[in-house]
Amino acid sequence: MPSRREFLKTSMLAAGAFAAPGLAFATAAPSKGALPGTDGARVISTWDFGVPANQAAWAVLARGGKALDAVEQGAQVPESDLYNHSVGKGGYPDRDGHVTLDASIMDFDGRCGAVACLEHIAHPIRVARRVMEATPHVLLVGDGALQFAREQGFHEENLLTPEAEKAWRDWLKTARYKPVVNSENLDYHRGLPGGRDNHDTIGMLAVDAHGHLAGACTTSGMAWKMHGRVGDSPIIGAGLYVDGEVGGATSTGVGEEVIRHAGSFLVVELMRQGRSPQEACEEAVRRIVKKRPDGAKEIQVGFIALRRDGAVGAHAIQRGFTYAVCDAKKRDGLFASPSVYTTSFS
Ligand code: SD4
Repeated sequence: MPSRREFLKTSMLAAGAFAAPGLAFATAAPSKGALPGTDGARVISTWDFGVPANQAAWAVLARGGKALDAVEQGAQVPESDLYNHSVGKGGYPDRDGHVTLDASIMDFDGRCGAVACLEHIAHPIRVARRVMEATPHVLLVGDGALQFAREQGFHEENLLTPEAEKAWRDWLKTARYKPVVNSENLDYHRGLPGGRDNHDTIGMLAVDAHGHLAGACTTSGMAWKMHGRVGDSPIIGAGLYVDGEVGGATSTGVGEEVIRHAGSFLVVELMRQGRSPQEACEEAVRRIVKKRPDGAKEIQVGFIALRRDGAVGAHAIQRGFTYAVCDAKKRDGLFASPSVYTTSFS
């Protein structure tokens, strides 16, 4: 069994191929044994836990399903994991002890839906899709989002587990708000502070065999945030953006920095202007660093992008950001993103 480091090293070589400008995945020959209906389909998502999430999305793509259904399925994998402390049930609460969830979903044709600061519902991505399909609105927040979820028949539950509550009470002793760089993978691998699968934001982008794109993003946001704080994940154009004519982008990390730059929209617009997915992610990260060079040294922001033809890119401020890619050739691709700084936090 290769170590994680060896695995990432090998994978990085392959990542270069994925990121090569002009590489058109859609024209690549299907691999031997590829399932019918999967040609050209691909899914990419943030962090190591994107691997199992991608596989759930792939189950939809492999039967010729829609990218929109695929990302909704995939995003529910980390949302469903009761051992994690950062997404859905079991997520770390805000500084007042409330678990508040943010999510967004967007289809190739510009339709989108989102919820922010939603409490008591374990699958915010499903509520986001209902906002898209059953309301004239794009974003519902707080009590209004909960009221809508109730009307739609979603089950209400207490999302604050005893472990998360204990961690919150421990945090209250210092009550210092300082986001931890790459905590998503630290927690995932080290099993800290309470479970083997401690996850954070998942951003996922997919292209289906019909050539349609869709994206989803879901999180409990930054642990110990102020009550009412909304990050980038449910903001269309910040944490997620998809344009079926061009491609899609999604982000992870300190959401305030992504919102300031309309990050995911920026990545997609740069691709529209001819930059490769890799170049577009690099430019978006560069702008964040340029505006606040000192502040950026201490935080993590990462983008992933998927072009309409299946080419992908990723870039981050700090080393340690990883992303998962799944297609007919390889279902469990995991790659180390290039970064501005080479400091390792993991
Ligand atoms: C937020 N961007 O709420 C999210 C947090 C995150 O991985 O991505 N964590 O700001």
